[in-house]
Amino acid sequence: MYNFDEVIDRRNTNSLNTDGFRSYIFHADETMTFPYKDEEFIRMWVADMEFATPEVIIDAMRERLDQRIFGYTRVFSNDYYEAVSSWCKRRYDWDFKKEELVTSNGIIPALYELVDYICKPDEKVLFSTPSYAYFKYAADYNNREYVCSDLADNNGRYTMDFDDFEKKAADEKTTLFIFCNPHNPTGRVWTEEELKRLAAIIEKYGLWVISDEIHCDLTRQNQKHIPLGKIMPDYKKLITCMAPSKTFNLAGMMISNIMIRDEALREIWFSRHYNFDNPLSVAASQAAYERGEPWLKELCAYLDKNFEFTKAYLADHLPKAVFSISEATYLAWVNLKEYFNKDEELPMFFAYEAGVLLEGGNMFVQNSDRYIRLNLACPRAVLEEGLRRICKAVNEKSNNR
Ligand code: LCS
Repeated sequence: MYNFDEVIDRRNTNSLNTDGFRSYIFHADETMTFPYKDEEFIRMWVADMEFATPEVIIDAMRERLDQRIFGYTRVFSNDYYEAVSSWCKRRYDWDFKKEELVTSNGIIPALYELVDYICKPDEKVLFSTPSYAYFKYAADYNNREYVCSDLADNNGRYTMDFDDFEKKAADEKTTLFIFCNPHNPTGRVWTEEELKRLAAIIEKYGLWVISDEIHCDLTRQNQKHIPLGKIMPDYKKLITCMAPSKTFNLAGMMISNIMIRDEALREIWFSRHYNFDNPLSVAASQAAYERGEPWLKELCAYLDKNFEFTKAYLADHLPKAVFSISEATYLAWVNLKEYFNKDEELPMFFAYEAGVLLEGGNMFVQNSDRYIRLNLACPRAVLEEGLRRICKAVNEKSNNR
C-alpha cells in the first residue's frame, strides 16, 4: 500500500543528513572534499529515514496550517494524552498517568536537563557501552562524570555484564543510569528476564533511571518491546522517554514524550523547563499515535526485509564480517575486526573509498572499535548499492594488503 521504494530528493531542505555530514561525522567544514560529489554519496549515517512521513500525519499538519494562527502552544488537550497512552496500552500493555506526561523539544534536550535536575555536581551518570554518544554528552554538558559498563558481544548478539554493572551501580556517587531500551547501536530488545535482573540492581542501589525508549516502535516483527516502567510499576525514580520522531520520520519536528513519575522532579521540570511546543509538531505527534499504525506495520515489514537482505549480502560478500540482525531500530551494527586495524578511521575510509556515509565505532563512546553502523531505513535499491560499494571497497583493500 505504501511505497517505500520511492527515492526522495532531500537536498535543499537544510537536512542534516544531506548537508551536515562534514561537520557531524568529520568535524570539518565545506572545504573538505571527496572523490564523490555530495549527491553521489549513499547516505547510511544519521538516524532518520529516507521514507516519506505517512500522509495521515501530513494531513493533520495541513489542517493545523489551515487554522492560520501559530501562537504560543503547549499541550493542554486531553486528546494528546489519550493518543499517546492508548498507543502504549495497545502496543506495550503499559499505562502511565496523565500528570506524568510532559513534552520536550526532543529527548536529547530532556536528557541534558534531567542530568542537571537529578545529579548533584559530584554525582555520576552510568550507561552501557557502546552507547549513543549523547548519553555521554548529557553528562559532559553538565560537568558530571560518567561511568561506562561495557556490554558483551557474543558473536553479534549483545548482553549486559550484570556483575560489572552492579559494581558500577554500587558506587554511592553513581546516582543515575541512562538506559537505552531497545539499544542503539546494538539493536537489542531486552528480554523480560534481563529487565528484571537490571531492575533488581537499580532498586537495590536506589538509582534514578531514565529509560530512553525512542526506538521501541521499530522492532523486528518477531520481537516484543517491554517498557522498563512495566517491569518496575511502582518505582518512582524512573523516567521514560518516547517519541514519534524515529518511528514516523519526524525528527525535525522536535517533539518527544517524557513520563516523569516523581512529583518533586516534575515540579523542578515545570519550574525550569522552557515549556512550549511547536503547534505543527503537536498536531503531527497526535495524528501519528492516533492514525499512524497501519503505515508503521508496513514500514516494519519493509525493514525486516532490508535486514534479511543485508544479512545475506554480507554473508556472501564479506564473510568475515560479524553481524546479527538487530532486534529493533533500523540500524545495523557490523563488526569488521577481521578487515581493519585498530587505528583505522572507518567513516573516512568508507566516504573516500566507497562513497558511503556511515557512522563508525569511534562515534559510540567505547567498546565499539572497528564496528560500523549502517542505517537501513532506505529504499531497497539504495541499500543494495550501499552494500555493494561497502563490500567492494573492503575486498579491494584486503586484496591489496
Ligand atoms: N535517544 C536515542 C537512543 C537516540 O538514538 C536518538 C537519536 C535520540 C535519543 C534523539 O532524540 P531526539 O532528541 O531527536 O528526540 N539517534 C540518532 C542516532 O543514533 N544518530 O542520529 C540520531
